Order: sequence, then structure tokens, then C-alpha cells
Amino acid sequence: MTAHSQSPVLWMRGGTSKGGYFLAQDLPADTAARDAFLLRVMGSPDPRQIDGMGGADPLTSKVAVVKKSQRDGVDVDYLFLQVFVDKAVVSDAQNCGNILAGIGPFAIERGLVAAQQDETRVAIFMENTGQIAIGTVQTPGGKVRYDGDAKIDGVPGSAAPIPLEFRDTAGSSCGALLPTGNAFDEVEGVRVTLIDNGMPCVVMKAQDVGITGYEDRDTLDNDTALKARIEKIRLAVGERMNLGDVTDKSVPKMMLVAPPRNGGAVTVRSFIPHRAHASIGVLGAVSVATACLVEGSPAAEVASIPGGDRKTLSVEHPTGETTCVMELDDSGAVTSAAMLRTARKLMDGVVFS
Ligand code: NQM
Repeated sequence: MTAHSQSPVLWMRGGTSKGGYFLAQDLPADTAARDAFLLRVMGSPDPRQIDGMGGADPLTSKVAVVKKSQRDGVDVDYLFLQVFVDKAVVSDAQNCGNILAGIGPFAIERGLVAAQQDETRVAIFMENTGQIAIGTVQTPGGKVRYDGDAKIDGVPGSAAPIPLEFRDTAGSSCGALLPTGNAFDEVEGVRVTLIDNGMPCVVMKAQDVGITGYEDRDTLDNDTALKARIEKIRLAVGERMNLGDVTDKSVPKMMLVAPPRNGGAVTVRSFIPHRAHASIGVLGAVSVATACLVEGSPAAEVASIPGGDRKTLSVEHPTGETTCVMELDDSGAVTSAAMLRTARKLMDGVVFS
């Protein structure tokens, strides 16, 4: 059989997402053939994904394609693909910091990176945005360790910690941190910050679109009037964010912010972009946290920001919080961000289309 009808795969939870991790060499080189294969694997398009591996949720319909890197100082290249649930679309227009958490373990499991004695730093080139992240994997005795004491909200139980570090993520897809150069723009009567610190996001105050910002995921997902309103804003800003026509893209993400309620920096309800997120994306959180530091932005008006040039910002979300550690330079610009994630190996085998 050819790679079009079956492929080796490692199914993993990465952070608060889940998906199939493939070696690039195991997938068709032709993009159309690859995408057709992945749609069959996930069971898309179908809201239930009953005929595939996807979990009927954008957060569980994800793919990582990994290969050994030829770049200096980089171990592996990682391409993220979002397989739409109810449309026959596979998009490389966004990155994913949650699936990223599984890349280090996967690379070691597949022999692309040699495990070090206690822990192994894996330098990962993120092909979607052309930037590098470092994931540190626990490897006692030269083997990936998955169990441990690290807890992340949105995932039950605990697992081995996988800290992720990002540098120079500003303008990853939009060309600039603030693609319009403004702290905010008014779009469809709502003040929004158009920002990209690793993930293109439209950040607005929840109250400006008629919600509190403390709703749960189901309430938000059932609010069709709200969804229609923010989709209008999203479609209007695609060009201004240098993303082109975003009708069939999973970016920009829509971020509705409110004052923190549990001692954090800010509260967020995010749409990714047509379903509410159960928690928040990794680079989505970094981008929202960065918006809170932009003077004069709507997010800055609701945020509670600690002093100093190394800031620990807790971003509150529907199932807890995500902590971003941000470093700032003398001008107040964010130069790096770090976040704790975990991952778990779920299944190693062959998937069929
Ligand atoms: O922002 C969901 C997720 C993500 C993306 C999404 C992510 C990130 O939670 O880096 O992790 O925004 O589609 O996996």
C-alpha cells in the first residue's frame, strides 16, 4: 500500500489539544494528496467526525508533521495542520503551541533527537511562522518520561513538565506585532487591538460585544448572535492584518477580555475562530498577554499588570488559568515568553484512510 492509504502515526495529547503526529516522510509529498489523506484520517468534513480519528472539536482535529532539521542549531522542523471538522479544509495558516508540547517527545521517540541524561532540550523550527521554540523534555535514563507532578488547567491529573520557550514571535504571521500600527482600531463599532505575538488575534473587551467575559464554553458556543457579530469583525480585519481573505482560515482568533477574578492579569474567552476555546491556545495566550501591555489598548484597560521587566501573567480562561512568563526590553517590548505544558503518548500505530 502507498502512503496515501495508510501511515505510521503517534497519537498524542499536546497541552490542551490532541492529534496525530507524523514523520514528514510518511505522508504524501504532494499537498493535495496529503490533505485528502488527513481529511479521511480525521473523518472530515462531518460535525461528528464519526468516520475518523478526530474528536468533533477543532482542539482534537490537529496534525503535526515533523522532520529532522537542516538548520543550524535546530533539531526538528514542525509543520502544524488544522484539519477543519465540518469543512473539507486543511490549513497551515496558523501555528499551535499546544501541539508543539508533544514535538520534543515525538522527536525523541522517533529517533530524530538523541535523549540526554536527565532532560533533553529540543530546538524546534515552527514552519508555519518561521520561528524557533525550545521544548525541554524529561528523559531520565535516556527515555521520555510522561508521568510527573506538573498540572495544567484544562487537563485532568498531572504529567511530566514540558516548559516551552519562545523568542521573537512578534509579527509571526502579520509582519508586525501591531499590523495597523495602532493600539486599537474601531471595527464595526467596537474598539479592537489587532495583534500578533505568535498568533494573530483580535482583542476586544467582552462588555463591548455584550457579554461579561465570564461565560462558560457552552453558553458562548450557543450564542449565535455573538458569534455572527464577532465573525463580521473578523472578516473585516483579515486584509488589515495582512492575512488576506480569512473566510476559510482559522486565524485571526477572537479574544474577548474582562478584568481578572482570581488574582490573575486578565480573563479571556476566545473563539478559534468559530468555536469557543475550552481554555486558551498557547500563542493565543502570549498574544493576549502582550495586548495587555500595549498602552491605550482595550485589554490594558481591564488588565492587572505587575511591575518589572520579567512579568508573570496569569491569563484566566473558562477552565482555569495559563501562566505566561514574559521578558521585556528597556522599551517595554516583549522579547521572550515561556509557558509550562505537558504531553502524553496515547497510541503508536498505523492509521488508515
Ligand atoms: O495558540 C487553539 C490550542 C490552539 C492553538 C487554537 C494554540 C496556540 O489550544 O498556540 O495552542 O487557537 O486554534 O491548541
